Amino acid sequence: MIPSSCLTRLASAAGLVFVLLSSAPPAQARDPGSLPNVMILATGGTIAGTGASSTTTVGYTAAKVGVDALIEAVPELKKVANVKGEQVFQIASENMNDAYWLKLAKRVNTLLAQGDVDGIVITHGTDTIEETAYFLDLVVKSKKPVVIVGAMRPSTAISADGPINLYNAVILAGSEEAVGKGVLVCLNDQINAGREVTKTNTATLDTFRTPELGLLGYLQDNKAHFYRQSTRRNTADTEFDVSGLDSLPRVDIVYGYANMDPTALNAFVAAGAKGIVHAGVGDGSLADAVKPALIEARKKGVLIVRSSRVGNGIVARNGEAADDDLDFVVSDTLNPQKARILLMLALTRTTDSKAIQTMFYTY
Ligand code: DAS
Repeated sequence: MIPSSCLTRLASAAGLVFVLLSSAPPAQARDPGSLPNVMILATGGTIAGTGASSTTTVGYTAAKVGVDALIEAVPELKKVANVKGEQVFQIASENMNDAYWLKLAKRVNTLLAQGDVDGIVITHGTDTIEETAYFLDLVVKSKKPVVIVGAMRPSTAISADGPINLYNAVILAGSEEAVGKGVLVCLNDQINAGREVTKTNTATLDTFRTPELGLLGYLQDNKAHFYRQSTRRNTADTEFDVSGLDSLPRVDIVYGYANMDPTALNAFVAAGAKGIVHAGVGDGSLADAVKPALIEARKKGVLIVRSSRVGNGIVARNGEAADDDLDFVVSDTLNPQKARILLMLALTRTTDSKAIQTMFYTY
């Protein structure tokens, strides 16, 4: 049995070790001339959220703290990059919409075209990070890093994850390793691809995953470590151009479930949807109760994409439906919310279903 006085000495020694370790410089300070120039574009979310108390980790208010305060809360940023901040808008990301996406995409492309910008970090609500990340993956016209970051705890919470997530995102956006990797999402020390990443838990810090295809790498000890990269066309190689667009075609998602009927589908078509993503059960299966309405919609010129609510795997062409005969498109591995984004952008280029199917096998 160790006497308590000894435990006290051990604890204080441990505390001293902790203080020494934690006061270690976050990164080897380099002369300002060699630091990358990283723009931080703030859009809101929990990373900018405030809670009633330090123990409020749900039911807080998102999108309250401005970009300058976010940067000031992490003084270590200036040791790893020359950062500048810009508040593009300030929303909880469940309110994200096409107008915000177009504004953000145009600003990103304008900044990346500047020689004095090496990379961009976008602070964003976690609810729709996966959609914004894929949208930008398809419309950013540069190989320079674009990193989207959020937080699962508000800035006022004990052990808020926002500051370290922002610090890691800035390192990643300023790193050579991230060039040409497509739009990246970086939270919880992990690097995921914008095409595949999805939110898998309503509240935990490790919520952003790429369930089967896997993360791309880690942010560890102030450095980006990549182990894989996407095989799909993205960013600088994209054919999509939103520079002249003020709106995007309407595309809705019909969720598949037992005992469904075509009420929702018919309402979307009546509302003017140019495309429908059917989030089917299993391998994108179509219930008999809905199939005639899908065929009727197609005859009216609405593009139909068969996706799956399952979340992983390939939706195979001519598997659960005769896509060739029905002139439907399949989503490949894109989940419904991502398939919707690609279909929206595809419809800005063509209504040819064969050309759109090629896009789903390319991006
Ligand atoms: N409402 C959430 C959002 O803005 C908060 C968050 O997790 O960022 O996406």
